Amino acid sequence: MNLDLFDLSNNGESWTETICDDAIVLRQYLASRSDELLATIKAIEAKAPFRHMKTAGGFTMSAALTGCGDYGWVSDRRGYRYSKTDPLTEQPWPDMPEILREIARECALKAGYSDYQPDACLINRYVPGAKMSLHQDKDEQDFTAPIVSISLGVPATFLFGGLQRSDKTIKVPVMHGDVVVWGGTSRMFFHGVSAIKSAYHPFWGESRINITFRVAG
Ligand code: MD6
Ligand code: FE
Repeated sequence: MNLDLFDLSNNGESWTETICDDAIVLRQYLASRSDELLATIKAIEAKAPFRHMKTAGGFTMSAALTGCGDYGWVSDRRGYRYSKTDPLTEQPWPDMPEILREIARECALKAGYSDYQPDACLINRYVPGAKMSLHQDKDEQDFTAPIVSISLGVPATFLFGGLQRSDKTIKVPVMHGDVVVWGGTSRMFFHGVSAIKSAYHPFWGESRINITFRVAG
């Protein structure tokens, strides 16, 4: 058995894994595009900084959030919703860069969804210990469109369950460059991210970056 951590036997290519009906992982799909993705996220961050939003219950979310596109996801004491303006800057969210539109479209197509045109792109930054509790993405207007979720930086465990919070969850390890796409019968499945373990990755140091696309408006 070859236990070399730097085994390149996949020739730097991508492969697809199935999580359940209508949910897949495009493994290593974006691993070779780190530099352009990093520059893209830094440019968005310069206009709309990462911030920790408050929940309706008064808690502060452990993942820091920014976004781009026509709609951004916001949370405050009034609850969750999509907003055309960034509450921090009181400006519209930065435009969704063409590279992100293209990537989202390509990944959705790989999963069998043609003509994916997301209008919201959320970017989350997780430091060690940060997590996202099980939830459904249900604030969007269009549930026929899939969610495309890109993992960058340090590894994480993505939890994918069912339609009930109490359903058993599958643990999906997600690494730098992996893309999860879920839609169809799995679109409303509960999902979350386990607390990030301490690690280092050249992409963003100790942090994990997650980019998710939706059709929100
Ligand atoms: C992830 N993120 O970080 C999964 N959902 O791998 C999400 O499920 C998510 O990052 C709603 C809003 C932001 C998110
Ligand atoms: Fe989510």
